[in-house]
Amino acid sequence: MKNLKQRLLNGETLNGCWLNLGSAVTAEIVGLSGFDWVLIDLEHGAGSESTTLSQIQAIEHTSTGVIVRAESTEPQRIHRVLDMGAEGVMCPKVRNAEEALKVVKGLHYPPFGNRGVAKMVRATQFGLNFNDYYAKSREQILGIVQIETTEVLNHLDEVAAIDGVDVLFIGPADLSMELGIFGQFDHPTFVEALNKIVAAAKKANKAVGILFFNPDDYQRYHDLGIRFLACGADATFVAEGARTMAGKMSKFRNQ
Ligand code: 3PY
Ligand code: MG
Repeated sequence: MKNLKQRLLNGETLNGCWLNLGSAVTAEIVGLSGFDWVLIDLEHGAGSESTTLSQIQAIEHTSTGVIVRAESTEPQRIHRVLDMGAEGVMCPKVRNAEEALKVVKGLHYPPFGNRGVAKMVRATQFGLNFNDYYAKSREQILGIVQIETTEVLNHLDEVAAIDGVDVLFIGPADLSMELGIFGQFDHPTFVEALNKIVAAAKKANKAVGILFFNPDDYQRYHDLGIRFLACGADATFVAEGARTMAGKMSKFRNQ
């Protein structure tokens, strides 16, 4: 564990990025690159729960914390990746307080939640560290719900108030699609939604996160009070590097 939850509670800004290639090798390279956290994406991307295991193993020796985005709010999907050693879980398309509570329950052991207890899992060092892991899990496991539907915009205060919802994470693609302004992140309707989300989180003393792909947007979001920032993905890093190199080589060939 890399204390992501405690660092957020202390008011730190944490920089991260997405991993959507399902590759342990790129996960390790990215983990060694200086991000505070990475997110292994099981909602989209090439990975599966089996590739997630080797990606977590690859990142663990770096200073980067690992979050997994589960494909849904189903408890079993949350339990599996926590058992592998994920430090936090993000769930997509959370629509209301009931769904947010379902996520939180999936994240924690009884009596607070419904996570099944298995000692012989990676998260507890296969039993060696079970007591310590169990004792600290509530204060260490980061719960992240995605704010990316129009419905949840009417339930922000209730969602933010739930104990165990630590981050309201804006999904700009889905949210702008639902708002009928896909990709228009400067549109007044999108900006109004951002302000509403940030205000609800602030009231409940929770953090806000967002994914973007142009680092020039960092300042704008940070100035709004967004502190859990993800810029780019392993797929975009590879694609950009490859396209730049191929472009340079063809320029030289054609000179
Ligand atoms: C989205 O943009 O919809 C996402 O889920 C990524 O954060
Ligand atoms: Mg989304």
